[in-house]
Amino acid sequence: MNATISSIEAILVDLPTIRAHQLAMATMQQQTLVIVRLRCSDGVEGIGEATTIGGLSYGDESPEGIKLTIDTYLAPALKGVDATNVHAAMARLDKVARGNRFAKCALETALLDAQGKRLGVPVSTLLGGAVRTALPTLWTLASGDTQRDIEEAERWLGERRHDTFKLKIGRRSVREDVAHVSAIKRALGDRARVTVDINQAWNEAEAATGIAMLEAAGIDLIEQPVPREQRAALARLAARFVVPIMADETLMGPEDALDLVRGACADVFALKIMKSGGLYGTLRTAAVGDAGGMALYGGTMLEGSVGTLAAAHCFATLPRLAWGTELFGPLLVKDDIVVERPVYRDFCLHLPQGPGLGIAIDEDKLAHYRRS
Ligand code: MUC
Ligand code: MG
Repeated sequence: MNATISSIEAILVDLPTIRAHQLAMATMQQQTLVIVRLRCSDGVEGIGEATTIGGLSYGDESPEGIKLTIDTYLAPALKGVDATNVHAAMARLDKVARGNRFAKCALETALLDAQGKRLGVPVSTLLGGAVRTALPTLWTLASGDTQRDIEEAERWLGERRHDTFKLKIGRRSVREDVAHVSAIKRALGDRARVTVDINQAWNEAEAATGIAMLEAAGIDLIEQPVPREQRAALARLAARFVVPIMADETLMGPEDALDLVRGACADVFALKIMKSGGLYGTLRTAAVGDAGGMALYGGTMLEGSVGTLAAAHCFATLPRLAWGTELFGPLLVKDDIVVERPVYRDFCLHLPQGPGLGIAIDEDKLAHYRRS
């Protein structure tokens, strides 16, 4: 097989959200995607995406920085390189640039999409094969209003779109947050699983108080209660409470996974293809967690359809995925830049069966939403 990389384009795309999405560190009114188009000498084009949350408020790569890194450093390093050898291309990028995991994830995704199209197989097949084609997917209630969140949950339960809800807390006092969460859990009862994500907003004492109350209210999972650097505090909380504690911001790649396993810092790992610098990195992170007895969860950076389906192909290959996924990003935006939007039904995201990622760019929509 003979195909080299001819050109790489990184495009900033701004999509409005269906409502304000309130997290501890940012309120989102739109989501910015960095869409990568990787063109090869055999005429095949691969698509990738790098996405973060709230500019620089979540991670240390911003959409604008990711585009600059790709345009200035990563794309030139890949020009003329064998497009069919994903590992060799990524090793070259690791020599040119340290870190920059989100940018690398977009390029690895585009290489895998191109190779899948070239061979006529889905990305999950390139990764060894999907063990599931339907991924349980939760919805995040983050309107900032308790009654509106309950109505939203009732609607998605009724339509069989989601039966697990994650609440973003940490903006208000611990007592106010617990009252908000408890009211939603009381309204939904045993019909839905309710989890919370504090996004690092509590100190250890606040976390001890808050988690005790959330546990009593019947909450199923507590995500990243304390700052990512405070792994010893996370370990003490994981040892103290029965309700499982999930590591998110403190877990990037396999090296973090090893440290968190050694320190018994959590019960569950939130995997994200952005944090692990790509799909293969995510599989390595998952393998370390799995070997260390961590339950696995398919996380999101609220990617659009391209990034979400890349993650879906990856998570579909994991033998164990006890906590399902939160791959609902495409449902949070009003419009999309792909021809066919991902399919959500019966509480699951359904994996496309076509070659590569199984999606095509809608050129008119891309032209409309791209930042010029
Ligand atoms: C996070 O921290 O997990 C996931 C769902 C959501 O609403 O925000 C993300 C980020
Ligand atoms: Mg999180």
